[in-house]
Amino acid sequence: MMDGSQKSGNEEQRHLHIVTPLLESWTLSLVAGTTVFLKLENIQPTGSFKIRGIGHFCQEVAKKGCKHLVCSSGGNAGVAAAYAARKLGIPATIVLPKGANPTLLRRLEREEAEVQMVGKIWDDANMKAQELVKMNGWVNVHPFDHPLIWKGHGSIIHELKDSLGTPPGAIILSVGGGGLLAGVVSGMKEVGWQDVPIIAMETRGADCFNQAIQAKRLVTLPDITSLAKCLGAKTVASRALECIHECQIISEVVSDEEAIQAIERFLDDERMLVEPACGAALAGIYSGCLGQLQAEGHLSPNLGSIVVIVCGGNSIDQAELKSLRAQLGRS
Ligand code: PLV
Repeated sequence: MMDGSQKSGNEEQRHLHIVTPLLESWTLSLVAGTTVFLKLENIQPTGSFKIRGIGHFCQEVAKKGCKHLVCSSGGNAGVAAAYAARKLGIPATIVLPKGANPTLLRRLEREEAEVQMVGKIWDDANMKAQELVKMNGWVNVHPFDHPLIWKGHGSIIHELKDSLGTPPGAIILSVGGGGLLAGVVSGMKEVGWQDVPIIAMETRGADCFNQAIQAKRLVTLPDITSLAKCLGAKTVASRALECIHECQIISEVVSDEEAIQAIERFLDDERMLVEPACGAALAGIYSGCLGQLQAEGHLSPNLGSIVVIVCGGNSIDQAELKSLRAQLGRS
C-alpha cells in the first residue's frame, strides 16, 4: 500500500494517511440495485478516516512548534491523534469518555499516548481537553471542527475522482460532529462534483445534524442515547449546517437496530467488522433508505453508481458486537 504525498512549496511532505482502495461490492450492489463502491477507510493505519484530517492538522501544528497534542474523542479521532503524534515525535494526551472499549485502549497504549477518561459522553471529555490546552505549547486537536481537518478529509474525494473519473450518482456517509461531511463537501467543490447528492446518515439519539436541519439552526441534544457512541456529539459543527446550502445533502436517521444489523450483514457480506457509527452509513443501503429516496423522487432512479464511505472504527470486536446485541435485547 502506498502512502500519499503532497507537495508544499519545494519540499515534499508525506501524508500520514494511505490512499485507500475503492472496492466494487457485489453483495451491496445486489441490495441497492445499482453498482456500489466501498471507499475502504476502515483499513487506514488508524482504523478510520480520521487520520486524513487529523494527520493534516497535526502536521501543520507540528511545523509551528507544538509541544503536546490533546485530543478529546469518542475513540477514533484519539487513535488518529496518538498515531500522528508518535510519527511526529510529539507527546499526546487523549481524553475519552468513561467506559472505552478495551481494544481501543490497548491500541492507544501501543501508540504511547497518555489516556484520561472523563465523563459519560464526548462533550464531557471535550470540556476536560479545553482545560488541558491552557498549558503553554499544548494544542487541542478537535475531532471534527477545524478547517485543516476538513481539508484533510477532502482528500477522499480527490482519490474518488482519480479512481472513478466520472462522478457517482450519490455518496453515502455517516455524520457525528460533521467533520467528514464538511471535508467531503469541500473536496466535492474542489473537483467540481457539487451536484452529486450526499446522503448523510445518523442514528436516532445522536441525530444532531438532522435536528439542526429541521430547526434551521444548531440544536444541542439533551443527551446521547444512541449505541453509536462515535456519532455522539451533542451539537453538530456549524460548518456542517452551512454545507446544506452548498451541495444537495439528504439527511436520514436510522435506529441503532438498523445500524447494528448493517454491521452484522457487512461482516457476512464483506468479512469486515466496523463500528455502529459506520453501520449508520451502511444502513443507508441495507435498511432501504436509498430505495425509498428513489421511490419518493428525492434521488434519480438511475444512479449509475454510488459510493459508501466505509468510515471504519476501532471500538469493535467480537465481545463488543455481542454486547451491542445484548443491549438491543437480542442474544
Ligand atoms: N468520531 C469522533 C467523534 O466522536 C471521534 O472522536 O472519534 N465514523 C466513525 C468511525 C467515527 O469515529 C466518527 C467520529 C464518525 C464516523 C463521524 O465523523 P464526524 O464527527 O466527522 O461527523 C464523538
